[in-house]
Amino acid sequence: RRRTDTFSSRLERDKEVNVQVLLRCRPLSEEEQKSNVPSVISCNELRKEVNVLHSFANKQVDRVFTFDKVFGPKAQQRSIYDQAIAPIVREVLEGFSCTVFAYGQTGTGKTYTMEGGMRKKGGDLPVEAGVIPRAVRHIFETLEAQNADYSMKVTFLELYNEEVTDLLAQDDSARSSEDKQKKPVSLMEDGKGCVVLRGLEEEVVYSANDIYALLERGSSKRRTADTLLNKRSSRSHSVFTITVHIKEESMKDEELIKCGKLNLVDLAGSENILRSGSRDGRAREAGEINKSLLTLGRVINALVEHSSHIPYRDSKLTRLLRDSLGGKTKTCIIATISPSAHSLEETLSTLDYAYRAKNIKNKPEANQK
Ligand code: ADP
Ligand code: ZZD
Repeated sequence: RRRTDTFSSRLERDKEVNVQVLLRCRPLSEEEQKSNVPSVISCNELRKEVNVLHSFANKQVDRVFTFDKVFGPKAQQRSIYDQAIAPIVREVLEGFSCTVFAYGQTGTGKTYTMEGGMRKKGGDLPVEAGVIPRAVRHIFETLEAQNADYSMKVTFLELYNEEVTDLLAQDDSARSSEDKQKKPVSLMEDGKGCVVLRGLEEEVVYSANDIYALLERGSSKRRTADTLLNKRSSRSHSVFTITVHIKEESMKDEELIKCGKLNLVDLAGSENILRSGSRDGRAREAGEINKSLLTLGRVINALVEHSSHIPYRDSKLTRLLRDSLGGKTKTCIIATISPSAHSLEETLSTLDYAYRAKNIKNKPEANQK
């Protein structure tokens, strides 16, 4: 049941907000430093600008891009979370749906940003913990501190070659090891035009530790799939979703349930788009593999150009995350880049892509029943 259509709530609902785009540049790796690879990026966090500067042969590149936030090579996982993600999680706890995408070339820090590294058993999160474990901790700490009446569930999936793998599905030892990877999950449409994932396990969780155990299960399952197929991880998208229902006692003892949702998406490496545009014999295969990434780019273009047709239906990723692109979900894109001169072309492509995505407008609406 929707609340009464008062003038103010209608205004509230029609408010358009732009997709937030932030930029993170990783530091030069030890090897890059040892071999004196030049850095071509400088970040001005205060001015929210990133400057690409490089001269070679007879060409010179000198471009400046402005984003909603810019994080330079020294930025810690904690400050990314506190400055950029914590406000989004607060919206989730108010009943909004929110999505965070990580976009960039392979090796620029998408997984480092979204997941982070090193999980030590017990104790607090490591300093390298990324967005996912920090969001999990933040959500539980907030709800516990409010003594809220809530329930929570999570899903964790991987999309590879237009096929969805459930990273939380329990291994069924009765089946062969090949079968284990393949518990089919299908995208279906419900009566209201929403996409539902049939066959995907939704795990109910009661504590942050419950979720960490699931992340462990998910990442070990992903590693198995990874060794079976080289480079899979750079070509696959992973989507971790937390859904929380929070019971609210409103003033006139009618019950209100806020339903918040947070999608955390680690996209396939963006270099795959450039490559799949090539005409050689393997292009078709590459095109298949990256259909979702290609379609994401086309959807963004169509939205920015206000086209009459937005090709959401052309890939699984865009069907799944349709509401995050021009819909009622609040969306943030974290574009990741490398400072190395060797990545110049890819970096410019990422910056152009991310800059364009700033023009997408969504109409966030809280979900209350
Ligand atoms: P991607 O997911 O984009 O392919 P990764 O997250 O795997 O990239 O990062 C590539 C390597 O760079 C990893 O070894 C990771 O630990 C390191 N790295 C990435 N970003 C940072 C950062 N901001 N600070 C320190 N190390 C980083
Ligand atoms: N990035 C690591 C996982 C990897 O690629 O394997 S780090 C965080 C979010 C989603 C999945 C895993 C994790 C990760 C982790 C590591 C090892 C075992 C379980 C989970 C993690 C890192 C820091 C804090 C909590 C979880």
